[in-house]
Amino acid sequence: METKDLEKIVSQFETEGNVVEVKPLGNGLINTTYRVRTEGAAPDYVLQNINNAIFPDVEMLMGNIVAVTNHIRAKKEAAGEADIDRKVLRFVPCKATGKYFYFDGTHYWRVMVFIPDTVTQSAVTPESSYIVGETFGEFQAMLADIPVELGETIKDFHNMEFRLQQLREAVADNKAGRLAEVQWLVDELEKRADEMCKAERLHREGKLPKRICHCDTKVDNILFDKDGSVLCVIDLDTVMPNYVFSDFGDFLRSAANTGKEDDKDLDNVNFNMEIFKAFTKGYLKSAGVFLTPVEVENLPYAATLFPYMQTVRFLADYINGDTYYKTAYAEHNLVRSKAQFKLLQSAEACVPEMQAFIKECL
Ligand code: GN1
Ligand code: MG
Repeated sequence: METKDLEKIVSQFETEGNVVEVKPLGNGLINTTYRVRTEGAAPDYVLQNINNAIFPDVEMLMGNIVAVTNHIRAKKEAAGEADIDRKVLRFVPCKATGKYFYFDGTHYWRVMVFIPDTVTQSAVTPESSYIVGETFGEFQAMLADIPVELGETIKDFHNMEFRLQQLREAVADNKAGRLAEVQWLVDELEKRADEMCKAERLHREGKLPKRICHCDTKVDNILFDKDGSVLCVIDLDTVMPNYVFSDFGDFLRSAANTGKEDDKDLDNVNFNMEIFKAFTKGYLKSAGVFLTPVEVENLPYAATLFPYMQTVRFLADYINGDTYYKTAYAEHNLVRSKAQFKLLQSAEACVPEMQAFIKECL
């Protein structure tokens, strides 16, 4: 989209200052994001085109996000914390409607205040993992008493039974004619299917609660201060009721991967137990107060569930002909699937060590 069109969209929101530049920002796979620079003392902004195909109910989505950020802001204010504007996102309402999004007839947009002087990391150290674990545990703890009921912004987002069903449909349809080359991987995933659907079973049996979780706990979704301390959790589109396994397992999926999510060299991809230990220690420190024994006992399962689920999702998208994730080249989703599967195998081998470590922590 042209800069002048983007500027027009920004002008629909209650922003301050004159816009001097709008430039792409970040590398999310779902929404398209821009940084909006303004003149003088006015804050800069982040403009996002919300992917409406993935988030069908934008009103619910923004309702969730504003409820969550307001709740966190109020808690931080009550605790007398400093620098709150850099520790929680602030969304800007639309002039005409007062809602936290603008619909231009085709696309949905939102604007938030840009937080200055932050650092994002795509690799983490054991030291920062400990802090991040503590941060996500706190995030869940802070939202435990949110007075409104949050909606499910993507229905069945981390429901393993549902993700397997999608893979099975993709396999049955074989729309892009890619099945034969990946049948071996489908077989590997099917072998593990029952075990990996354990969370859904425990929930049905009333043994596993849903809590408000972030559900996209990647290192990239955390803003750090220049000194390495955590400022805030961003990318709140998927904040919704879920099992705590989501935040625990999905963070480790990216952070404890010694390679890249889409590494072509599988030798680079291994599950990093140093990161697991540091993160788990931090997480248990802040979340230990509310976690049930069933939740704690299944954290190693969660560490394998997310590489598994992501393999299932990337592979289903590859078989479908790349309709969900943005791809940079034809085989991208296949490369991603293989890298996530390698991570899964490596994590599986670490499960006994994970269990022993958690015992030690308690
Ligand atoms: C997507 O857009 P991004 O990169 O934050 C996806 C996550 C996946 C992730 C894999 C709404 O997140 O669930 O784990 O890609 N988000 C959605 O990189 O599907
Ligand atoms: Mg993201």
